[in-house]
Amino acid sequence: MDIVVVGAGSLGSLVGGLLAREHDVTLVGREPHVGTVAESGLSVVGTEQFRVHPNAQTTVPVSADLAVVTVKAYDTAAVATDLADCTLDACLSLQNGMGNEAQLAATLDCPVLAGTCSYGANLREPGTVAFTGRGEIVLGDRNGGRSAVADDVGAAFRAAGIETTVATDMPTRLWEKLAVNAGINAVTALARVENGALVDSLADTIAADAARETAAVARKQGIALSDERAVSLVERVVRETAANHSSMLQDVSAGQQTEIDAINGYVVGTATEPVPVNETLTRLVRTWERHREG
Ligand code: KPL
Repeated sequence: MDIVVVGAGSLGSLVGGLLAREHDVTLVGREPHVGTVAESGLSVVGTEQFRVHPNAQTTVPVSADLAVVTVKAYDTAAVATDLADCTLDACLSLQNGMGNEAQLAATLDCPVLAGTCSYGANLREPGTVAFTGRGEIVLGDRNGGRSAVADDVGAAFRAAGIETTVATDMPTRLWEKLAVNAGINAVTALARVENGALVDSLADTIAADAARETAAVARKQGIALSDERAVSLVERVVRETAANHSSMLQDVSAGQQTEIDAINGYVVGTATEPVPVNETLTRLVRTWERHREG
């Protein structure tokens, strides 16, 4: 399969590197990373070590069978515009936050699949990505239900040795992931702690409250997500990723824009009842972002 991975950051580089063992892959990202990959290949180190030689460039190609989008949520609209000029059979979003698939589908003329990914990755230096933990990719129709396109994409990922499940309940899974990110990301970024710092008495924490509010908003949208399940998912991820810095903590540490609008901000924007914890977290992170800008 001819696959373009748009967003050659940590996750995009790892997924692109894994896919390149079996498929023709083009990584689209920023310099100096893509230049180094184009010249010397991509080194994957850590959990598995190998080197692959995907195409690597700063612009999207004119066509591909599949586009895998791994950019930050705030770049989705720009990527959708870029991909509109690329002839595609399918597109898969592997991004944090809600609303990415809808933005891509509004612009692209191909089926857009939703996905979640729990593989761990860290871009070490240009041309080198650390594979920090084997996880799973779950993908499927963004509105739920069976999808032949999702089956084909799932088969292509599995052929590359990627642990992949094709699911028929992606809307529920996206809300579950949103509850986890709403609970962990802003709290760890503001407190500047690793995920594991939230593990003690989790049920009484701001993280749990943010996840419960997210579950309540999900239920209003017709998604069966109980408060208990939302909190237990946060607890599980906090334990499994105890040593990790959340993506929002990494953004804040690097002085970069965060995905707050697509995570806690999305909960606030979708809620029809008060969601004070998500609102406070959103306002605090936006305050930090404004300060950073200026
Ligand atoms: O997805 C994540 C993120 O950091 O964005 C979690 C699951 C919280 C792991 O760090």
